[in-house]
Amino acid sequence: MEELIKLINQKLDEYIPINYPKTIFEAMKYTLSLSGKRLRPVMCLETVRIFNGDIEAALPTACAIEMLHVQSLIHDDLPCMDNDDFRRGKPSNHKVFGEAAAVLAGDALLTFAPQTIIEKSKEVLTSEQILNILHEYTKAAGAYGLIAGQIVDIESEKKQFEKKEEETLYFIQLHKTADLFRLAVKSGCIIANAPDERAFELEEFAVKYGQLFQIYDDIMDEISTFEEMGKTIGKDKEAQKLTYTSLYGIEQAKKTCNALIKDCHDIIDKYASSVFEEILEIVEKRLEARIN
Ligand code: GRG
Repeated sequence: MEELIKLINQKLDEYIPINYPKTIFEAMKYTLSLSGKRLRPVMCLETVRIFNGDIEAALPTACAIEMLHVQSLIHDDLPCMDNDDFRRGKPSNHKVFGEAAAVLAGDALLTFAPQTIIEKSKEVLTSEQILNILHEYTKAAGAYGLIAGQIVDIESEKKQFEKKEEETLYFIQLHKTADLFRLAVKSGCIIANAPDERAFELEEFAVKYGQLFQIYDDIMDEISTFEEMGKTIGKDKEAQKLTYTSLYGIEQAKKTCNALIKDCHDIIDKYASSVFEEILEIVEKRLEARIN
């Protein structure tokens, strides 16, 4: 996993040079270059490797997915959203560059990502592959994806529910969090021409992992520390957000996490991928250390 992360960091740096106007490129690169776990681009590259695809050809897409993820973090931290002064253990983008530049840096990453896929993949992927990846990208980012998850999450603070609470919670997990993991494996499958039944299976893994990841995040918001999570703790409770722990309590959250970890292993173990094992272990070990 470390090797893949190194490769991703190198390429992210290469794809986004500091150009004119400097402020926007500096703001884009600031949050991007802080030490994130790089789970989503790693998942994309590992999916490609599992199906004997070309890792080099997948790098623009993997990096674009990290750009989209970072865009969502920058916007999520804004005063009009979660209003968090810290991200990845450092001051949030708007704290360093101001709100206007942070909004624009997010917008710039959101658009730089597909631009990177198109410009950097045209020699190594077919037009059909690029079109399919862009289709998945727009679905995951847009009104059926991240944006949908985020607006329902925000409305949950005001107890505005169009659906039952359980359904609303699942919708938030699926779109705010799982959609990016799903984009990572789906685009990996497109690049490596994976068979459909394998692609469905890995997509199911990504959805389970996304659910697990969001419940883990909900638990950590209650019992973790700033040092561990790199952001302010206790904000969900303060904002009266609908989370797994607010609806079912910590004990049930632990049980559901264990069940989801098992479901993820059931799917992934047969691929004998040390990288996927590590991705799963990151959550498994942190949960074990805190709740057992
Ligand atoms: C796509 C236009 C557009 C808007 C985005 C702001 C927003 C709408 C969505 C928020 C999505 C969000 C921040 C979800 C939380 C998911 C989550 C638990 C992220 C933390 O992921 P880690 O732990 O972070 O992988 P690192 O820093 O390690 O990369």
